[in-house]
Amino acid sequence: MTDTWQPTACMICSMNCGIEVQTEGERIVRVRPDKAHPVTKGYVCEKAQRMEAYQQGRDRLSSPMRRRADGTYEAVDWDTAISEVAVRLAAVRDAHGGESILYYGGGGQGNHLPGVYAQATLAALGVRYRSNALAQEKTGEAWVQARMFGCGMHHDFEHAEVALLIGKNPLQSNGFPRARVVLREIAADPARSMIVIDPRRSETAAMADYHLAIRPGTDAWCLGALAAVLVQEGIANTAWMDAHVSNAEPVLDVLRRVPVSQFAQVCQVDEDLLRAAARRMAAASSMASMEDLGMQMGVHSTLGSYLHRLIIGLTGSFGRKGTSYAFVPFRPLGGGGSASAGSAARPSGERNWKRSPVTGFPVIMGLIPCNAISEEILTDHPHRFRAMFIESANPVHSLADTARMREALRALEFSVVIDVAMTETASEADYVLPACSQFEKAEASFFNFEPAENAFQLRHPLFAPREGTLEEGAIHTRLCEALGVLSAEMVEPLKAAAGNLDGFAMAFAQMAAAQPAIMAVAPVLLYRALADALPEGMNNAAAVWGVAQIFVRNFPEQAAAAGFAGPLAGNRLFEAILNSPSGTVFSRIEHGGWDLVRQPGQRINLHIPEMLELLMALDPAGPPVDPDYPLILSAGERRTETSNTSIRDATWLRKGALDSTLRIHPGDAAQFGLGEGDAVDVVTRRGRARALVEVHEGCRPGHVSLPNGLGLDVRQADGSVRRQGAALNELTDYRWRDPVVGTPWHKYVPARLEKVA
Ligand SMILES: Nc1nc2c(c(=O)[nH]1)N[C@H]1C(S)=C(S)[C@@H](COP(=O)(O)OP(=O)(O)OC[C@H]3O[C@@H](n4cnc5c(=O)[nH]c(N)nc54)[C@H](O)[C@@H]3O)O[C@H]1N2
Ligand SMILES: Nc1nc2c(c(=O)[nH]1)N[C@H]1C(S)=C(S)[C@@H](COP(=O)(O)OP(=O)(O)OC[C@H]3O[C@@H](n4cnc5c(=O)[nH]c(N)nc54)[C@H](O)[C@@H]3O)O[C@H]1N2
Ligand code: SF4
Ligand SMILES: [Mo]
Repeated sequence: MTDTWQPTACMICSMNCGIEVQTEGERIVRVRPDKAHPVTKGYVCEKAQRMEAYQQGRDRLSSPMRRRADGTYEAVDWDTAISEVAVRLAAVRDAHGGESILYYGGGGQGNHLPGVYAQATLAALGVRYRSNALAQEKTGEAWVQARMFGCGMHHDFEHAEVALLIGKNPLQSNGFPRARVVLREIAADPARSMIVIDPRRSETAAMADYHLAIRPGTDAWCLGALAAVLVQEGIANTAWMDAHVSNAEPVLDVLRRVPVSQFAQVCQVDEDLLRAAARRMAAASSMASMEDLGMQMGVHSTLGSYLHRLIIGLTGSFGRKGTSYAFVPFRPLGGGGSASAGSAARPSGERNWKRSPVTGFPVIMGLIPCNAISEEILTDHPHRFRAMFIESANPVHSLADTARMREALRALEFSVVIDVAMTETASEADYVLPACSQFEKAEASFFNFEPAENAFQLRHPLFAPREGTLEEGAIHTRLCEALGVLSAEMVEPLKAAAGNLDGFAMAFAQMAAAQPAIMAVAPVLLYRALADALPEGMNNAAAVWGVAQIFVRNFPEQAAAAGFAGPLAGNRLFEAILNSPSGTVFSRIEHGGWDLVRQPGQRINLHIPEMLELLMALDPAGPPVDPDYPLILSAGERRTETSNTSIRDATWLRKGALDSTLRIHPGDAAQFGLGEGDAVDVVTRRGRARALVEVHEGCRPGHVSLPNGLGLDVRQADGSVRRQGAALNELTDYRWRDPVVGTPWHKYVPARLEKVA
């Protein structure tokens, strides 16, 4: 065993809390919080203890796999796999154009470097369309955020007098730094308040001063009523609005007419409680607020994101301590456009690249909606997708309508998956390329959205890559070489200059000036060129050099405020990142980030006409109901023992527990004759899944929930495959989605129960 504590991070959720570990052979044997992490500062939740469940995870791959005609797989060597994958992808590109290849994924909760290297492969293939999990939760929020603020936004709960949480349960799901500590501080302080909008008495709602236990799917009515109370009772922060918002009048005009009592009735919350919550917001010196899946995966989610931002505007809750803040990301998430390496076949005729090719949904954050993917494939439309490149994601399991996603993958001319494990998605692909784990390479996530001071952690490997696996930098580099867009002539001069980073920066700049086309393949070029210059085992960090250069160029003031200034600031930042394994502060934001607001006059635009139309058209009867499926299922609750599918073992935190539990109100359980632990089939119009009953006082009558992340088909020691828990997306339908941006209604799935004898 090594006595040294090595800094790394937990890869279960987007907080990526800093941890330190001790290792023994190939195992992580001890874990403790890393106090030196600049953001999480020694905070972790219970899940950080179980990194072994990932590192020694089930179904890990040790060789590239090729699908046979009968659907089974054979192991092939890397050279064969790379050359065959390159030939097959190039064939699709040459026949139908790079725009017929869809890229899905790019990074999960703890690894975003795959998406950086993929930029080069996508450029080589002329790929135009992408999607990933953000396009089933955050694109509605991004759509309104762009129209109102023009910059990203995060929330300073630590200093807020009032915390507003909309369909968000940070006690279990985290979502901002040190969530449990911060919320407990707010709850313990009589001068501060917590307002929670959640049908269920979640762990967070149980701590709230104001819990608006709305009927599921009625967030838009609830937020509309809260905004209307602020206006109708004359308690909006008009002095602040005069200074900081634009186009308020048409919005105020609509809000004056919102029938608050009727909306409260639709939500089935007490009107007095709703008004009291609005008054508390108005009285606060500062409010931080956050929305998440409870609303974003529900009915009228884009409208909800808009109304949430109206409340921010009406209460003046932006750009001050304890409110929402603009931030500068180290690298934007989503799908920053990929430059073409020039070899891609171009389509004939005019195409609207801002819309998905078949369904015409808007491309947001560079992504097409997840829920549209199967329709973009299963059609004879000439612009349909013919191939998919999937990396670090499990869409067959995680996207709505698993049966339909399987059918779509099988209908493609070609598919390839890069993953550490033989997942539900890999099991449908033509080729599977095995990546080494996040603890076997330099890795990082770009989930850095903190207010004021923002940090990035480049994790060092704890182990050598497992036999037969490669890091994504190597996989994409080899693919680009096989595709003929990366050659020794490009690499050698840069490699020769790499002994000195400042000299290297000059050489790179000169080469880019002389041959602008190299920028399209920059990540893989760096992977080869910096190979000898980086510390042992850190080669996957090469592309971070490029990210650092781009960051200081795009955000010079914020980088300078963090100490990275001057002509070679990018190099200084990269060195700091390499030499600070617990994390580096890369940006400081001053003046509340107002200079980042990209709207005329740096004022928040309140007016989105189509959203006001939706508000006025809200059905007085509430969200749609289905008499044959009278319950509303929340398909994907975050619980203490759940994670996304990087953990492929349902028992990782609950010994022996191989089933999902269905949470149900005691009254409903009695009505259906169900007792604790009874087996029950949850049935929807789309499918069925089995679970065990968990009678739960916090549930709202008529509302049931199943946990996220379970229902994986896990290979057992004897080679058989066993499903562990309920696979949620066997129950969901791709057509249940937001009409504006296509995000799914996973929190609003009409269902009924069948007791299993
Ligand atoms: N333990 C654990 N933590 C995680 C994850 C995990 O798998 N496990 N996943 C991570 C990921 S990828 C994400 S995106 C986040 C998600 O984090 P959250 O969004 O906080 O998680 P959820 O439990 O899906 O939903 C939050 C709440 O929405 C409520 N809800 C259900 N229906 C409605 C509704 O109609 N309206 C409102 N207002 N609320 C409703 C639920 O009761 C629940 O308490 O969690 C992250 N953290
Ligand atoms: N019904 C329903 N569906 C949902 C949700 C819900 O609440 N309800 N939640 C949704 C949400 S919010 C999210 S974020 C998505 C998440 O779903 P996905 O985006 O599909 O991501 P993960 O489940 O995190 O899977 C990550 C994949 O990356 C692989 N992996 C891990 N480490 C590495 C690595 O180093 N390299 C490579 N190449 N691969 C690696 C893992 O094996 C796994 O297959 O699920 C969504 N699906
Ligand atoms: S699961 Fe999330 S909050 Fe918990 S330790 Fe891991 S990264 Fe931190
Ligand atoms: Mo997510």
